[in-house]
Amino acid sequence: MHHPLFLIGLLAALAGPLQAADLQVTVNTAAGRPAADVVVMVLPAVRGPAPALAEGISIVQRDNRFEPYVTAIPSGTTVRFVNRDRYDHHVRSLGSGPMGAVPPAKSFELRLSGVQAGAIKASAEVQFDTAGSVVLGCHIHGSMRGHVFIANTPWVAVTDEFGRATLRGLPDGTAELRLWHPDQLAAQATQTLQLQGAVTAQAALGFTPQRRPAPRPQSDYN
Ligand SMILES: [Cu+2]
Repeated sequence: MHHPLFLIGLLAALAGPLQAADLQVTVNTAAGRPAADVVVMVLPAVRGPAPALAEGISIVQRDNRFEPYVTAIPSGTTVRFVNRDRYDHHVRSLGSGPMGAVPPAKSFELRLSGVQAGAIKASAEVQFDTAGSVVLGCHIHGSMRGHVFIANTPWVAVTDEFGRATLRGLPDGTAELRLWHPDQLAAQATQTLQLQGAVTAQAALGFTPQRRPAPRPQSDYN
């Protein structure tokens, strides 16, 4: 009689090679240019064991910006908000859509002291349990904006400046590819993929987002 852990290990070893699909997605705008800040999600038709939630994810406040501008996480993930400016930020969740009428997937307010102002509380954690999106703002600096997208799949990533995102360790087989962008006014078209081994896919937004405004210099006192 083998120990149960041995059997689990054996099954994992047998299942391992079948679950090796890596997907690189390139997303363009409707105008055919690389689309940055796009959330790319993959929902396999057959859900295998989910990969462990990532730890150590943080959203930094620096020079009156949220870095990264878009953060995409599976639901259940904890994110640390870290103020790297010398002055305070008062990070809060905001509604989205017209007039901010769509409530955020998670409501919170975080008073984060400047790092040289006594540093009573320069970082704080928030756990995002509900799928959806959250607009990030700041009570003190009205122009600060960021976005958190909480996915109902473990396979989620954000495109870089070249419109590329990579998702690793997907189960082989049929899967649905979904896109989300903070500026979208309607759900984006989905597509069906066949995953096995290393796969690439092309996708396009149904619109062309405006370029994000360049950061403007800030003093310590605004
Ligand atoms: Cu602020």
